[in-house]
Amino acid sequence: MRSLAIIAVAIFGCVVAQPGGQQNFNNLFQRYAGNDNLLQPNEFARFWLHFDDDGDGNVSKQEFDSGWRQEGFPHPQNAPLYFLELDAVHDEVLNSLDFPHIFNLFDEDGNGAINEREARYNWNAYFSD
Ligand SMILES: [Ca+2]
Ligand SMILES: [Ca+2]
Ligand SMILES: [Ca+2]
Repeated sequence: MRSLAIIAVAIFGCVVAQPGGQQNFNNLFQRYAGNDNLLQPNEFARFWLHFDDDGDGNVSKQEFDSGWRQEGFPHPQNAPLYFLELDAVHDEVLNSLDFPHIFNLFDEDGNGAINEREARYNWNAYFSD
């Protein structure tokens, strides 16, 4: 009986977490994309730089890990792995050298802006388990 209750709570928790995650993504996209619903390179960079707590223009691994956790982004236990993926110019910080590379990966049709579909598709692909 007791374990059933725990399972019920776990299932309920999953059901609630799913739309919440999507909600977060929508809010996030709109916050940075602005009225045109497209992420331009500068807006994309601004998103990554919001992890830069000390404002030195570099997102350190520690800033990234703690920021990822604080935002409630998916799979925080994988944040160190995501950092490695995003550090396109391997110097153990995320900065203006990396953002154009990450941008190009998200901007699949290469038109210079990331639309919501491209953002959602790649976000889910890169930041999954
Ligand atoms: Ca925009
Ligand atoms: Ca920093
Ligand atoms: Ca880098």
